[in-house]
Amino acid sequence: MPAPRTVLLTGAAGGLGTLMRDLLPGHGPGGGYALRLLDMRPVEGEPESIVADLADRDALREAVRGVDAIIHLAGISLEASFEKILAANIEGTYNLYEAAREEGVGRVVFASSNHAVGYTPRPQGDDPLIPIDTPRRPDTFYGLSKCFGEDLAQLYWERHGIETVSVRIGSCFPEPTSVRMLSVWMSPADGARLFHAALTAENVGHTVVHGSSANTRLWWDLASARALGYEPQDDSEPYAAKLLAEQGELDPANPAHTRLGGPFVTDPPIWPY
Ligand code: NAI
Ligand code: 15L
Repeated sequence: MPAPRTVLLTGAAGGLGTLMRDLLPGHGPGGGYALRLLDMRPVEGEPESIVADLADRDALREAVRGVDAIIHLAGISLEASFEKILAANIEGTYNLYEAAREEGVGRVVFASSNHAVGYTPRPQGDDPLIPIDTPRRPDTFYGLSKCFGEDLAQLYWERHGIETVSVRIGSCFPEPTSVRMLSVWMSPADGARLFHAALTAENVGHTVVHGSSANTRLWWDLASARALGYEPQDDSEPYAAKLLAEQGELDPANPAHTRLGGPFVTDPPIWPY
C-alpha cells in the first residue's frame, strides 16, 4: 500500500478533530497529510470544509472520492437515545463504509472507544493489563454503537478488502481531568502518533488497538498499537499529584471508579443536541 497522503477527516469540527487538524498533518509524507474536512457543523476558519450529515450518502460519496484514507471521528460522542445513536453512529458509519467501498478507498481509521468494553473491571494490584481481546462489555447505547462500528469494519475487511484500524480511545484531551483519566489518557500528541501509525502500517486487515499514552497507571495493554509502529511519548503522571489531592484515590466500592468506562457505567454524560 502506498503511504496515504490525502485523508478525509470526519468530525473535523469536534474536540478531537480540532486537535488532529493541528497535530496530524506534520506526520504525513513530504509536505504532510492533506486533510479534507467534513462535519455537520462548519469548521471554524476552514471555508472549504464539507458541511454534511453522515445521513447524506451522496455527500459522503463525493467527500471520499479520491482520498487515500479516512479517519472517521464524526458521530455522537456521549450517551443519547437509541434512535439518535442509531442514526448518527450506526447508520452513519455504515453510510461512510458504503461510500468508501463505492469509491475504492482502502483504509479507514475508526474512532472506537473504551465504552465498547466499559463494564470491564479495571486492573487492581497485580492484575494483568486488560488485553485487546477482552470480551465486549458496552456500557451505553453509545458503547454499543462502537461495538457495531468495529464489527462493521471486520465485515468490510473480510468481504470488501477495506482495511481498518479501530482505535479504542481512552480519553484524548489536552490534559487529564480526573483520577480515572490518569490511567486511560492519550495526549493529543500521542493521538496524532497513533493515527499516523494506523494510517501507514502495512497489512493491518482489521486491527483493534487501545488508544492511550504510556501512562504509569495504565489499565490496558498497548501491544497491538505498538505493533503498528506506535511509540507513545507521554505519561499522565505529572498530573497525578494535583488530581489526587483534589479528588482522592479511586473508591473500590464505587463502580464508576472500578470499571473501565468510569462514570458512563453509572451516570453517563448525555449528548446535548
Ligand atoms: P465531539 O463530540 O467533540 O466531536 C464529534 C463531531 O462529530 C462533532 O463536531 C459533531 O458535529 C460531529 N457529528 C456528530 N454527528 C454527526 C453527523 N450525523 N454527521 C456529521 N457530523 C456529525 O467528539 P470528540 O471528543 O471529538 O470525539 C471524536 C470521536 O472520537 C467520536 O467518534 C468519539 O466517539 C470518539 N472518541 C473520543 C474520545 C475522546 O476522548 N475525545 C474517547 C473515545 C472515543
Ligand atoms: C468517550 O468515548 C467520549 O467520547 C469522551 O468524551 C470521553 O468521555 C471518553 O470516552 C472517556 O471515557 O473519558
